[in-house]
Amino acid sequence: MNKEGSEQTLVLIKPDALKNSLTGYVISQLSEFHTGLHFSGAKIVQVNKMLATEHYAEHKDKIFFPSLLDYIMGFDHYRDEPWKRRVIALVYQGPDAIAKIRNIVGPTDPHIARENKPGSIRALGTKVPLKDSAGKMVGERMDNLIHASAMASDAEREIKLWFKPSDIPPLMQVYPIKVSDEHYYFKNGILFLTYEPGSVCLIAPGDCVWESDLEALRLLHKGLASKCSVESVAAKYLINENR
Ligand code: FUP
Repeated sequence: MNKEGSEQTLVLIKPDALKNSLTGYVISQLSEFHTGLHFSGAKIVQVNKMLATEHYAEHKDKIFFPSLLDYIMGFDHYRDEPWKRRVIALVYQGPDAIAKIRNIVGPTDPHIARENKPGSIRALGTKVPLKDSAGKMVGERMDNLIHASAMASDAEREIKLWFKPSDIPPLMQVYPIKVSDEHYYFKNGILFLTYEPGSVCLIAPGDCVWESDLEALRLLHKGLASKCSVESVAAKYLINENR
């Protein structure tokens, strides 16, 4: 929550919404006129496996997890058109942003949404049965068009996963930032302070970064435990990077 008492939440317009040309509808449903909220960040993201895995980390042991990754990475809806595989990531901001948006989005399960909250966005979604090699149904994947943060701690984790501070205008930033005085390079899940052939420079001295990320990188580089994984920090720096 920021100084004016407003809060931020992450919205993802997922590949099924894009494929069904529902982007305009979703953005219209969430407009300032309806919600009193405004955008503070927006980007088009081709979701890679690291980002998908971090976003849905809490579900990593569930039967539907691999299918959920394929869905958010756009494999199922753009099987033969890889260049269209993307989601639209948005940060909405204003009083009670999380609850207001979850209310319009509706229940997680599209069938329950249709039953209990007709008119909500997820009421337009569908479910895909998941079967084992013998054809027995083992679960279901919910293609529910849109993601919205469920609570404040999720919103903070998710916004920091998808957005760098510089993706959000300074007067709209809510979470503390800090200027790095170190280089951080990343290769195969390992952090380096100096360039290693094949590594990617995540952060350079003078870059403004999320303070909590910098703290995590300092600990992780020393081999100490951190609240988050190196991938959860690195993922946003690798968004739309062609490597
Ligand atoms: P939500 O916060 O409403 O997105 O719900 P969850 O965190 O419980 O679920 C995350 C995603 O997993 C949802 F988009 C739906 C999906 N899911 C399935 O595909 N199958 C299930 O059995 C449960 C959830």
